[in-house]
Parts: sequence; structure tokens; C-alpha cells
Amino acid sequence: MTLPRSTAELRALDAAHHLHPFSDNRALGAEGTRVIVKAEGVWLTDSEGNRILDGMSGLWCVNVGYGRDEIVDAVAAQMRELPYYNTFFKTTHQPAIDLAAKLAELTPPQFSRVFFTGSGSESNDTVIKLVRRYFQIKEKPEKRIIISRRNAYHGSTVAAGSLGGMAPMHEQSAPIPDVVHIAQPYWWGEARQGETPEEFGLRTARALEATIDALGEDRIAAFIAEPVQGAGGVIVPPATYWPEIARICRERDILFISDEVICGFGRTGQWFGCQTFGTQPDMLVMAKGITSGYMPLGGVMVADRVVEVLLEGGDFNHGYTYSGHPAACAAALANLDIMVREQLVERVANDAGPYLAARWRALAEHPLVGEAPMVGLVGALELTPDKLGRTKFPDVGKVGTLARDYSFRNGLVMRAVRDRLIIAPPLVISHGEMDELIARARKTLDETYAELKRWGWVR
Ligand code: PXG
Repeated sequence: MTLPRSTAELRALDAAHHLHPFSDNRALGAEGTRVIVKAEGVWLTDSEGNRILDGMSGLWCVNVGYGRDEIVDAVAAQMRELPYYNTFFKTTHQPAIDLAAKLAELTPPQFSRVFFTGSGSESNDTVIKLVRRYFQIKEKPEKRIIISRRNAYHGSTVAAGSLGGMAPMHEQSAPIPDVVHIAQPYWWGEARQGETPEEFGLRTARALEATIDALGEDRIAAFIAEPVQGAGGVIVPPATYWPEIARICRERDILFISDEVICGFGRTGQWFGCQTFGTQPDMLVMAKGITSGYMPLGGVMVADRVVEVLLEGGDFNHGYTYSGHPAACAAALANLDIMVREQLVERVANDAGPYLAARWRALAEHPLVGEAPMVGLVGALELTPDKLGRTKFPDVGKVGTLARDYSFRNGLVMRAVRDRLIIAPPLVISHGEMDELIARARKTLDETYAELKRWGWVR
């Protein structure tokens, strides 16, 4: 038996052997990582015994909370019965079949088929191939361009990273051709002075139409977007944005892809974000909340009218070893059972969502907060030295990181994106825990404000 290692030992080994994602690994090694040892409900415990409220559901995924034996048991039972088999070459198995049928039931009516993957990134790579294959079969192979948005996140593989609009990622790995990025609907950060959110929402939506016209509709295959941009900082579009996008997608011969890796499975108060915002996607991208993160799994729902064309085209030469992995599908089925039985989507819409939103939006009165949007159980706090002028701090990201570190010390995981703090807690978070989350967030704002006063960055 191996003895438990001390925190110092774990940190040293981690620094010596582990390259962390999206990290400055030298700085991280010097500073030392936080070692998480267990979790229950919405609470994490680190190797020093600190209990931390997980305001981010891990990485936007643990929707049903930690410690669900039902999922663990379903996975263990499946692994004893059939730990692995593939879904290539004329074979299949019950977990993949049951999950595919379940997803057809839970997703909007245009969907009855799913392509399984292992992650959100793999799902978006799959989307690119599906979209291009669709127009090849329709004998419009010149329709190849996919329109996306700046500051979108669609994953980290070469192709998914290209769909995403993250400049720091593109600087390190040039995007693939035939992806074009338009403006994001980020009113607080990007509207002109005097432009209302409604005006700005229409203007940014119409950038889609203008781009289709400029490049030629005969070259555009699809538009991809997250209902609420998550990793980009929880960018909640003005009310005019989605209806206008929906109109443009209806009028033009392009496919619309809703990337629901974060917004899916109850996060926004409906099963899927497209239902909250009233869009009609042709493909719906899933991962994260499909298993609440207990096992890695992703998928792409493909609308019937697209499937019909794909079926005419014969072989689709694409797939992953772990497409429809039986143990991951078993985790998803158990997870979805919990969501249905405990009515977690309804809970977000009618109880937890409104409860947290009322308290969260009140944080906008804090002198440091410019806006405090929340949809369902996902929200953001824009930190600013000047609310009315919508001014940004110098050295973007410094204040966000400062506040994020205070939050950690206060026992609350919030993520910082630029100078925006964001939360997406598990959908099971209780009223008492939401009160605790708000108290810790408020303390974090006060401490950050006091520090910025010492720096002379606020008056
Ligand atoms: N689409 C969206 C909308 C996502 O949020 C992906 C695709 C890619 O999924 P995978 O499973 O390949 O990671 C994501 C992932 C962050 C953060 O820092 C967000 C994600 C991943 C890692 C970090 O907020 N989202």
C-alpha cells in the first residue's frame, strides 16, 4: 500500500512531472498548486483540510454536485459487465443505445440522432466535418466557411481552437483556414458610448448578416455560437441579439450550431440554452454536464433535416476510439436520471436561479462592480474603476486575478476572466449555501477594493 504523501511532497512531484493546461508552468511550480483531495455536494476539501465552496462546478461541469454514489455505482456495474467496446464496424452496446434514445427525448424536437465523442473539443471538430460533409453531399462544396465570434471558446484541439475566438490561443497556434470571427455581444465591454444594450445587440447580430453578404452566401456553411459565452467571461447578450440571429439563420442557407458544452443540461434554467434564448439549432454540441464530469463524454446532436442528407452520402469517415464509451454512457444515464428525478432544471428556473440572481445582481451596487448579469445559475461580476464611464483597469487581468485569489482565501472558487469574476455553481446548491456564496463574494469585493485603494487605483 502506498502511504499518503504530504502536501509538500505532492507539490514537488507535481512541479517536477506535470505540465498543467492553460498555465505558466514555471510560475506555477514555484508557487505550488492546490491539491484537492475530496468533494461532497458543493464543497471541495484540499490537502490541508480547507473546505472550499465550489462556485464553478469544477470546470462548469459538476451540475448534480459531488458525491453521487448512484453515478459511481452505475459506472462500476457497467465496467464489470462490459468495460469497453467500440461502436465502429457494425457493433453497438446498450449504454450507447439507451443514452442516444434518452438524448433524443431531452433535446429539442428537431433532434433524434447523436454522434458521440469524448469531449467538447472533439465534438466541435466533429461539427466542422459534419458541416462540410453536409454541403459536399448537397453538391455545394464551396460552402466551407464557418463564422464564429471573437472571444468565443469552442475547445482546445487545433480545429476547435480555430473555431474559438481566443487571440492568445491563435497567437500560439495559427487558426485553420475558412473560419471567420465576428464581434461578440459584450455590451459592457464593447458598446459605443451612448449605445443602449438593445441597439448594440442588434448591431452585433447584424454583423453576421453583413459578413455573409461580404463573403458571399455561397461560401458560408455555418454559424457557431455559445448561448452565453462562458470561458469568454459569461457574456450575456442583450435581449435583442438572439431573435435577430435567429431571423438571419432562418433567412440564409447556413447551418446554425449551438455550442451547449456549458449552457446545456440545465445551466440556464432550461435543458438547453437554445431553449432559453429561442433559437433553432441544426446541431447542438454537448459535453461537461452530460455526465456532470464524472466521466469524460461529449456528443453532437444533429437535426433530422441534416441527418437525412448525411444518410444519402454513405460513409462518414470520422470517429473516436471512445465514441460512446460504455462506462461514460452509463455515467450520463445515471446523471440524467438524477436531473429528471430531482427536477434540477425546474429548480434552476423557478427556485435556485431566481434566489441567487436577486442576491447576485445586488452586488452591482458595490463600488467596484460595473455589471452583475446572471442567467439560470451562471453569472459574472465586471470589475471597474468607474461604473458610469465603463472604464477598464490598466494591465487587464491583474485586478481579476487579485480578486480571484482573495476569493480562494475566503473559501470560494470563482474564476477570473480578464477583470471579470464568474460563477457557475452546481445546480443542487442550497439556499444556505447561496447565502454563503454571496457573503464570500461580497467580502472578496471589499478586500479587493481596499487593496486597490492602497494602490491608488480607485478613489
Ligand atoms: N465548448 C465550450 C462552450 C466550452 O466551454 C469546450 C467547447 C471544449 O470542451 P473540452 O471538453 O474539450 O474541454 C468548452 C470547454 C475555462 C475553461 O477556463 C472552459 C472550458 C474548458 C477549459 C477551461 O473557463 N470549456
